[in-house]
Amino acid sequence: MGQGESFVDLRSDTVTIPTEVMREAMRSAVVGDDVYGEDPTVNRLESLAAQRLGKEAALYVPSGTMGNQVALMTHAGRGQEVILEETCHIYNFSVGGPAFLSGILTRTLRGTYGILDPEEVRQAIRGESLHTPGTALICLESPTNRGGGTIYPLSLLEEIFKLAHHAGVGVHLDGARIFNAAMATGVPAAEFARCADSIMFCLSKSLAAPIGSLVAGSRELIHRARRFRKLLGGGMRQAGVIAAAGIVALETMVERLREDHENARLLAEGLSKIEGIEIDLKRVQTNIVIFAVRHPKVNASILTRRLREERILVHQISADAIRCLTHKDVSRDDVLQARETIHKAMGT
Ligand code: TLP
Repeated sequence: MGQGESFVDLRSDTVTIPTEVMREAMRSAVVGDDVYGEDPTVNRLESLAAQRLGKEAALYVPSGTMGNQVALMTHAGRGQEVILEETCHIYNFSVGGPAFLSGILTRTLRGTYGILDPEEVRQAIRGESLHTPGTALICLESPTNRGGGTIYPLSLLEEIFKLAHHAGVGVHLDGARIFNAAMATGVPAAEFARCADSIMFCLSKSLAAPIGSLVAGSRELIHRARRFRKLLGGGMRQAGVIAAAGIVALETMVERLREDHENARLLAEGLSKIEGIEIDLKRVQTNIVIFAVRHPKVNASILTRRLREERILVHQISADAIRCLTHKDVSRDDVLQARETIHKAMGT
């Protein structure tokens, strides 16, 4: 469903196409060998990201998946335990990376729409002994993905950060869409990042850059992360060519997230009125809309297929649930059209 094809693509915000300004910035980017630390454009992107997140340093990585793995490696080693929420991306969609790459033991807790309860986190933390693995890290995801775009309230993040540190345990925030959280709440991204030792965010999702994510943290943590990035094959040489688009993303694509959130609301409110669709509107806080299809004659796969025939793409995430994301390449009219088409497709 590449460029030029007339689909309303709601499967993910990863499908966004780079803007003309990004392409121009990529064409004229000044580059060097980033493994030598000599790519001025990558260096500029890393400083800009660190500054936006209120951290000492940041590291440019090819993907959110690599960013999270690199961060995990800086916090935990073989046989150590990491606590995560059971629907999170790191646990479910990183191809088992923590076990495969780092020998990390993952322990999942059930949250509410992806959000962990601090008291349960506190109880799950355990010290190292002759018999037990020690907890090295708590991983939080905000906004959540499968939680439906829900956001950790700042006070909850603060509480978890405090109790983790009290127990000598680190906190990593998978903030793939952290600027969506900032836009939705009015809380600066740096405030969220303050409640984590490391944070990963993606340029290639709602910010619409073609490639790339950043990990931010203390200078010392990022120094170690840089070695792990090299280990994983993420040293990218003249990466300024793509980092240039990332700079444009950070500088120009954050404000417009408001529009995506309005469109997600518009979609969700419309869906809530359709018979056979169940949606909790409280859950729709950013650009993600997850809903269940419960109808005697139409299930989630029938609906997904019917929509595709009408050139609307959605992501079926389970037997009865569908996920839609709004983004730069979906207009308000597209959303209204999608709403209308879903309404018709639910009629039997
Ligand atoms: N999310 C993708 C897919 O699930 C692969 C999507 O379409 O939403 N953390 C979070 C919270 C994510 O949602 C994702 C990707 C990642 C990490 C990984 O980022 P990438 O795809 O850049 O490796």
